[in-house]
Formats: sequence, C-alpha cells, structure tokens
Amino acid sequence: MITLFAFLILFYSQGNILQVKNQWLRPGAKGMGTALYFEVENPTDKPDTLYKITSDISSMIQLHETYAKDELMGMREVGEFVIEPESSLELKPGGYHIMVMKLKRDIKKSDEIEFKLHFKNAGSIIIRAKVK
Ligand SMILES: [Cu+2]
Repeated sequence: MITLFAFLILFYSQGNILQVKNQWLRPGAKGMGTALYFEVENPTDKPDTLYKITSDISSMIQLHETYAKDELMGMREVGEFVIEPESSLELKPGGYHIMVMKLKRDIKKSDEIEFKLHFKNAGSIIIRAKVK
C-alpha cells in the first residue's frame, strides 16, 4: 500500500497522469438541474475517455454537448468525452458540460460539491467543485 502510494506521488509530481482542474458549477434548487464545468489535461501518450460521473448530489448526471441547428441552440447527451494524448478538453458554458439533473438539495454559492469522474484508463478521480 505504501509502495503504491509512493508510486502515485511520483506519477503526480512528474505530471504524467490525467489532471482535472478549474472545476465549478452553477447554483441550483432542489429538484432542478445545473451544469458542472472543468478542464481535463491528458499529458500521457494515450487517449483517455470520460464515460460517467457520479455524485451524492444527483443520481442523474449526463455528459452534454451544445449544438446549433437552424440558428437555434440546443443540447444533447453524448456517451463519452475523449481526451486526446498530450492535449486537454475544456468544458465551458455554451460548449461541453456536465448536466446535473434533479438535485437532491439546494446548492448555493460557495458550497463545494464532490463528484467522481470515471475514466477508462485513469480510473476514478474525485473532485470538489465550487458553486459560483
Ligand atoms: Cu445540458
């Protein structure tokens, strides 16, 4: 266990592992939905895939993209986000985002909400996102 831990620290310090940063989400009322945004950096030489997100705040969390059709904007669920080797993927308003539906409680500015991001290669990464 200690060896594994030391190994992980080494990997982190080399920046050779998937990194999630700049995570934040919008306030929302119980029963309603909100959106979560973050950036994923993939410094490795293999693509990785984000395929699921889980959290205590909602049991209905989807990966969404925004699209334009006939001058109207809409959004729809996508199965997964692929992060190419040595590149990053940015989720932001008007683009890719995480739809957090049917909130189990109100979330207000300056709350911090925990999410678990599930990747095919990197496994699961837990983040704490600030509400703003
Ligand atoms: Cu959406």
